[in-house]
Amino acid sequence: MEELKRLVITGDAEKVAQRVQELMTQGVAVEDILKRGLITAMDEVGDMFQKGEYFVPEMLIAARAMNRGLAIIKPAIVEKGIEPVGKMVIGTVKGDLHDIGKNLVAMALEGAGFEVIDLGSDVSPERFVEAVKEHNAELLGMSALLTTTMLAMKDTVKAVEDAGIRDKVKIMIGGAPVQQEFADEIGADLYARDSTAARNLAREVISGEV
Ligand code: B1M
Repeated sequence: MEELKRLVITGDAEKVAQRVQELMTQGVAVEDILKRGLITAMDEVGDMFQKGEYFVPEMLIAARAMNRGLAIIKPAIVEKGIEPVGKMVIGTVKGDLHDIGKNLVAMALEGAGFEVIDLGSDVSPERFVEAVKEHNAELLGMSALLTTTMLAMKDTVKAVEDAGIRDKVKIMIGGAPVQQEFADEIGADLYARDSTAARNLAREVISGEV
């Protein structure tokens, strides 16, 4: 398992796939491969990113390696009916095409065992609302990189209220121009500075801490 973690952290996708296969052949439970191997490794990657030891490219490479491992165990996870930790609908807001940060947040949550419903970029408030209802998601995540498009976050919060589901979903926002004060101003529940903070806050929502 230590070797699997090391391979994810160093982003060696091929060897991650091989190691996961070996562990499965040895009879190691997929839950263990997921939680003690892949998720723990991505947690470490997230912490290294926050400490400034890893940058965006290393994060993306590690996430890709983790995804290779995840793809191998996914059929077994589905078959065993292992429930995701929680669900997040995520997207970049209407009018905004920047998706690198949003993708990192999605990967960090997937790496932590969440099911992530990624709506892509340029997502309208109505589409966010539909997806939250359809998937019964506990979390709605919005990303914006432009000072002009961050205003669409407010429209989405309003659309969620108008749809009568405001008490069923926690709204998290992030992106370079966004700050805690803005989250407070538009009535979002959570602001995350980076993907590691987003992962930690999402876990706190599921455990009822926030
Ligand atoms: Co654009 N762009 N861009 N751009 N772009 C910026 C954002 C800009 C700051 C550049 C500049 O002028 N210095 C500027 C915005 C100015 C402003 O509004 N204040 C800008 C502009 C003006 C534009 C256009 C308008 C340019 C034009 O056409 N005239 C245009 C707009 C298009 C549109 O969206 N409608 C445009 C286009 C583009 C490209 C398409 C070329 C490309 C995007 C490609 C893509 O994403 N697929 C692009 C890029 C790459 C950038 C920069 C260079 C990099 C953005 C990025 O990916 N950062 C950017 C300048 C810069 O930042 N140096 C710039 C890396 C990423 C990991 O960080 O997204 O902040 P970030 O995500 C972080 C955190 O913010 C947080 O976690 C992530 C990981 O730590 N986070 C969340 C993000 N979302 C979160 C959600 C959460 C929680 C945390 O909860 C759900």
